[in-house]
Amino acid sequence: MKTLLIIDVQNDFMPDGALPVPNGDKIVSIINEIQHKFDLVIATQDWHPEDHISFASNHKGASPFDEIEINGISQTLWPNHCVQGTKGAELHPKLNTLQCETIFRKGTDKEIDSYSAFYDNGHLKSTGLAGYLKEKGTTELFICGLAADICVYYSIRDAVKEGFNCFFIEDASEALDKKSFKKIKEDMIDMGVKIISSKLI
Ligand code: VGL
Ligand code: ZN
Repeated sequence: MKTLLIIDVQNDFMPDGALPVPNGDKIVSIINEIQHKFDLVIATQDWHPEDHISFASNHKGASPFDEIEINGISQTLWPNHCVQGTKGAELHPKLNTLQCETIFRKGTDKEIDSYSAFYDNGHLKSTGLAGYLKEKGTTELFICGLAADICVYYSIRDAVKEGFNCFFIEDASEALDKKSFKKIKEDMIDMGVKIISSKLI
């Protein structure tokens, strides 16, 4: 049973958004074209309260993209993004969500960031997504979206740990940092993830 997991295709990750991913808007039509090939389609939304710990604006003297340590976990500080209820947190208006059965929201706890769709960054709390996908009968999990080197990557790592047969749809994803992405791709291959093109689904 084939499931498509669409990660964080939200306005704030588009080229004109608060935390822009280069070419982030280019993947929307590709994702729309492949959805009909899946038995189940799920999306995620980064969904932060305004006082979220990952925002540089909530740390005195800090700037976006600084690296700090919070409760023993390293944290990149970001510009304010995907604030609950704002336009920036909405899914891209052209993303077709008709087939999308449900949306999992993450990063809602102000005290901890959550890159993965499955767990927070401290791996303390589950979102329930793994159980949901298993109960629905998912055998093959196809993952795409934004950003390929952050939330997509962390989601894939947890999905592999949860035992899913994972496929990363490369042309339906874009990375924030293209240079570091080469190494991340090698890591995915080492984990047994299949890197594929949307044309091969
Ligand atoms: C993301 C940074 C901060 C993502 C979310 O969706 O990749 N990146 N929050
Ligand atoms: Zn975030």
